[in-house]
Amino acid sequence: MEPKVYINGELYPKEEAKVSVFDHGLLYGDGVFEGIRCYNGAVFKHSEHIDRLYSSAEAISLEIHLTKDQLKDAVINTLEANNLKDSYIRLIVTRGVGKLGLDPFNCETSQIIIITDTIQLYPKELYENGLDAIIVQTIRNHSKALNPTIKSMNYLNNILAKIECLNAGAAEGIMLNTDGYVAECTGDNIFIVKDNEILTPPVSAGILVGITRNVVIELAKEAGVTVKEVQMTQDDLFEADECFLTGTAAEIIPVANIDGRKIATGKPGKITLSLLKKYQELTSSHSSL
Ligand code: PXG
Repeated sequence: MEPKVYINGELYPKEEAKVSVFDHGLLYGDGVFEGIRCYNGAVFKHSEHIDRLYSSAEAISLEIHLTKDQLKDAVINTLEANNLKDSYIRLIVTRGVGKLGLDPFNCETSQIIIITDTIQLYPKELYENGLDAIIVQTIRNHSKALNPTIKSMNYLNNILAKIECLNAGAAEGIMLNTDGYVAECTGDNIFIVKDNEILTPPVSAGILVGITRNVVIELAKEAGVTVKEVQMTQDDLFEADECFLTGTAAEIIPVANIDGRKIATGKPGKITLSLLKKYQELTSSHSSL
């Protein structure tokens, strides 16, 4: 069956799913998006992703011409039309078609696009052995320039960081903020474990408030592990007992090395592995829409 893509209320075969070259999403990266997972036919943290999408849209004065419930139904209908039970959903709202020139208010109407596909996670081996990361030179956007809490279609900050890490042969790049503190990775949030406590940078460090990050914080607290949102330096990373990354695509992935320096023994830590197991239990038991 040919994949179908939702655009503004209609489903189009993949080959015919096209948007105008005058869409400000293309011209200026003017729009917002979400990356969502569906496990066993159920959309994981659907409301949380929809809420974040609307917050991102509001932050850039972008109106979404559907209610949250209508948009959730559109996501579910697109999954059903594609007969998908386990999938990656890319939900995009662009500014829409307008004239050349930045002015977003000359655009006709925002466009809603829903792509359902699969996503390539890191290879299984990296979940068992941990990945190599580097600290990149590209600084995470300052929250007064482009607030990282907004999941916008402007991902060049992250892409430049990703180019740096890929060129260095690393799987992920850790980005610092303008104050030199650890912020997050190009497409994942970062956590460390120190003396049996879990530490992660606070939202004020300039990060995307990851849905997976929030789930992991909850799972850790339920397991009785202390979680602290604290500013951390790169030395805190090197001195950590464990380090792991979280994201919709990656789920929870251990970090073995940073800048070629082993994190503790260089093997995935106990707390990381137990959280990964709990996360997998949560997603595999997840089956209500
Ligand atoms: N920080 C950044 C900068 C991200 O882009 C996360 C953290 C983790 O957030 P969630 O809500 O997913 O836990 C992200 C998410 C992709 C892709 O296509 C990227 C993300 C998620 C899914 C797919 O590369 N990034």
